[in-house]
Amino acid sequence: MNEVAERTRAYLGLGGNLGDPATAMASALRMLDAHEAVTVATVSSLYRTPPWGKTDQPDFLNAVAAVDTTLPPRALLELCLETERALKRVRIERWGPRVIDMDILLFGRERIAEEGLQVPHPRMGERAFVLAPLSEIAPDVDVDGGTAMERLAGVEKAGIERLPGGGDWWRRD
Ligand code: A4P
Ligand code: MG
Repeated sequence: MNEVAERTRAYLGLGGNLGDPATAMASALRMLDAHEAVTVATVSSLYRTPPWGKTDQPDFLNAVAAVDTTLPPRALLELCLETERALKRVRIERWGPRVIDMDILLFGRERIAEEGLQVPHPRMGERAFVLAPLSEIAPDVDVDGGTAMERLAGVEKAGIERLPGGGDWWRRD
């Protein structure tokens, strides 16, 4: 008997501020979409965002992608980390400059607190660079007991700029 694996809607945060982050993020999304167990459903516009945490570094580009997957959360994380490695992300310091960073923001309504995997992403509700693109594609999704849009209204948004071109930037070559 064949079991049909359940599909879960997950949200991924993408960001980078070294080299050509838009190209790296686009490659990452195309690599994920090429995986048999992952479909990239909706992608936000690109946002130019001031660095959060460690502020003496270049601006970031950020985006959020909705993906549908039959993978369990741990396997989706492994795939994201593998994709980052394939794109030769250089990780020098925490919160420091990077070619690409992919975080699992939400995985359905699951709450996961394991070694190396925390979902919802612990700091997402404080970060406009996550909440602005998330609110664009999923304004009503739950973040810490409120909607993404409500959370966005409560955080500092100075310097966050939505770039023109919409959500198809990652499909272009
Ligand atoms: N990990 C645990 N939970 C997760 C999850 N939900 N998704 C573990 C992804 N990874 C998760 O992450 C280290 C480990 O976290 C992973 O190996 C995984 O097992 P990392 O991405 O290598 O470390 P990091 O990114 O340097 O640290 P951290 O705390 O994850 O930083 P963040 O939160 O990713 O923040 N400013 C702007 N404007 N835009 C940005 O994108 N990004 C950061 C990094 C700082 N400032 C920024 C931005
Ligand atoms: Mg990270």
